[in-house]
Amino acid sequence: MAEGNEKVVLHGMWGSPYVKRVELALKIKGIPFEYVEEDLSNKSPLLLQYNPVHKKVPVLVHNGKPMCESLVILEYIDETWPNLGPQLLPKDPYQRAQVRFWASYIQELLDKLGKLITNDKEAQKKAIEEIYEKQKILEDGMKEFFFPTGQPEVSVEKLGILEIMVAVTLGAFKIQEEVFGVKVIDPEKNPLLFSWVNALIELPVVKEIAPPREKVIALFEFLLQRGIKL
Ligand SMILES: N[C@@H](CCC(=O)N[C@@H](CS)C(=O)NCC(=O)O)C(=O)O
Repeated sequence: MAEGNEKVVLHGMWGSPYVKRVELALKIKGIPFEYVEEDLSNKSPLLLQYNPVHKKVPVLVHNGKPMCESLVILEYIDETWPNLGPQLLPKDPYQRAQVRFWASYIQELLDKLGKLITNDKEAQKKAIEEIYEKQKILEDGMKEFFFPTGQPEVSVEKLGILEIMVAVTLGAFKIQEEVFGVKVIDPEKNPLLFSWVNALIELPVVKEIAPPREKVIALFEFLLQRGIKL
């Protein structure tokens, strides 16, 4: 249990999808934590001390012990507080393996989404085709392993690592569509994914961690102008 004498600190950056994964996991589990916003253009000595290898956020510090890499942190949270909130990974080893597999696949999708940040329309068209291809594979995988009825089941009690990954990776799709001028999730091509994401972003706990719309638009526009990929 996250007792009163436990100290959990998350070092993050407001717009980072990796940080949002951890923030969402902590909220789903109901673990109180302190949040430290890092300036990635001027990294704090503490961040460099905690993550000397990659020098990146998120870093979670539990009772003084730092750990890095969002997916590693999610598993740590689940293992450390197994009885708090929903289980983020299933108990069954085969199911766990499936979840880990698809979580890393969704990471690949996030990498592709980063390619939309370009003023090169041809490159953007290629990126969106690759994104649709990956989304289709994800949708088929979800049908086979998790939603055999073809309908996503979404409830706060059942949120796990896959829901966290999907909500954070695709949760800003409407803003991305607005800024990049492309359809990021096509309901005709991927109806299950479309309704899954829409149901997830309506959950209060997901809304709570979503950064303000205006700030996200400004960030995407800034990245677009500078040609910076996420
Ligand atoms: N694989 C890492 C990726 C984390 C990451 O890329 N964080 C970015 C923020 S979105 C960062 O800290 N960038 C700082 C830098 O690259 O110097 C994870 O899953 O935690």
